[in-house]
Amino acid sequence: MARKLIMAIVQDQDAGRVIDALVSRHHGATRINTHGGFLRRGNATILVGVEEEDVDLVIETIDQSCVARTETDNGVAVGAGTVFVLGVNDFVRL
Ligand code: 2BA
Repeated sequence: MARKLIMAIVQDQDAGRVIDALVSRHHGATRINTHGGFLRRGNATILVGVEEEDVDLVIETIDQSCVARTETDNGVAVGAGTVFVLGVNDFVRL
């Protein structure tokens, strides 16, 4: 079975909920605190290694925990999340 790495950039205020939802469904997840290049605000990049068959479920779980918002300062719309799905060559736990 092929493995994938889901890399999801979500808003800072949603990241804790995303991690809770993933961990409660027994998905391993790592949060990295990041910054958006455009707004230069803090956001979070969440890494989730999954079997290919679980990709849609994990994206749905992330989506359910996030909200699209408009920045009140400048009126910029920030989406609920930006998700990349990457192929994984090897997965080794040491
Ligand atoms: P930021 O780069 O801080 O972008 C925040 C929001 O600003 C974006 O929301 C988008 O609505 C707007 N925006 C970004 N670049 C723009 C530009 N050149 N001109 C006008 N408006 C612009 P989202 O698209 O929902 O993106 C949210 C965050 O996701 C981004 O924060 C960035 O951290 C990440 N992201 C989005 N697209 C990406 C990509 N192609 N590669 C890597 N990271 C990405």
